[in-house]
Amino acid sequence: MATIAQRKVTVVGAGYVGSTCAHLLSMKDLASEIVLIDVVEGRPQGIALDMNQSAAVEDFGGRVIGTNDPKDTAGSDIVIMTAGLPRKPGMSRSDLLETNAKIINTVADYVRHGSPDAHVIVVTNPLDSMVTLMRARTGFPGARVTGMAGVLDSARFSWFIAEATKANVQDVRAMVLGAHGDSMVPVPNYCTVNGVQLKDLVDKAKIEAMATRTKGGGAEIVNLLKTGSAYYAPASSSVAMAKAILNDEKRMLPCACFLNGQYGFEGIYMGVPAILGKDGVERIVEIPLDLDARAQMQKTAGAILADVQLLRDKRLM
Ligand code: A3D
Repeated sequence: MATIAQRKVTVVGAGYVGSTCAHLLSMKDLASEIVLIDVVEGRPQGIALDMNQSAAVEDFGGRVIGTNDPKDTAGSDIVIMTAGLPRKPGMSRSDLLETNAKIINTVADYVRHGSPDAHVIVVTNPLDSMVTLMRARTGFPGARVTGMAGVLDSARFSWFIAEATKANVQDVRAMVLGAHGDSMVPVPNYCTVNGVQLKDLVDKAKIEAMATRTKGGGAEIVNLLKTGSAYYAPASSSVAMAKAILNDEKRMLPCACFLNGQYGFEGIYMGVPAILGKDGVERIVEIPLDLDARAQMQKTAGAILADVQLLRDKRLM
């Protein structure tokens, strides 16, 4: 991994999630060059200029480069892929499949040629099939292509736990596995408030209600916003993953990882706890799951495989 001074991070898509990622990357001084690329002329350039003009006030040293030219992304250490349509009220993430798959393929082609050593963090929905497609199209090793979902879903669960227990959210640790969709798997047995198990703090019905609200966490925000979907917490979660890789932090974060037999699955992406460091996914952590959670993991795998099969049927993968 390059030193801080030489780091280059590309954010693909200068929409809500992408521009918030670029802002966080610059404010946290995570890269000397942050390339923000979009197909809309002027948008990434305007956002970059605006952000660079905040540098003197916020005291950060990196430079944001707005562009429409894929050549400017060459030599990136990390690519955060946020380009693609977001959901509208009433839409499922899978409704975005075909349109966003075409965008993933376009971007994968220039990342493969221009940034062959990059780590790619996919955010575009439907997440699990889009990260599968990104890995297949780039041909990168699974350890270098991950999907952002578990960090966000766990952060949502953490917030609901903090509210229910009246604890500081900084003391909450929550875990959500599986697909990023209605079949995601919140795992209350692995949720604690400063080491105290969730089941010792709130009753079962409340835990179930929070798990259900977490599963619908994205839709709740889509319905409130009416246009577009969540972006502050998704961007924070994506940048946390990028930071763990750039700084070799060895953080254990739940994210969509390429499974090679772990949890009984082979050759598919699924949200699981992983140690992230300079080599990307350095270890997939297998935690014992109860019967119910295991059944839910099977169901979630079915949902992911159905989307991947659709991509194959439509010859997009
Ligand atoms: P939005 O604000 O519409 O931004 C998307 C941007 O992508 C737009 O500026 C487009 O012009 C741009 N774009 C389209 N095609 C290309 C291309 N080929 N190259 C570069 N840029 C392109 O959406 P958003 O930022 O709110 O969301 C972006 C994606 O992230 C959507 O697919 C969302 O569903 C997804 N998302 C995922 C999560 C997860 O937790 C996984 C959370 C939030 C959003």
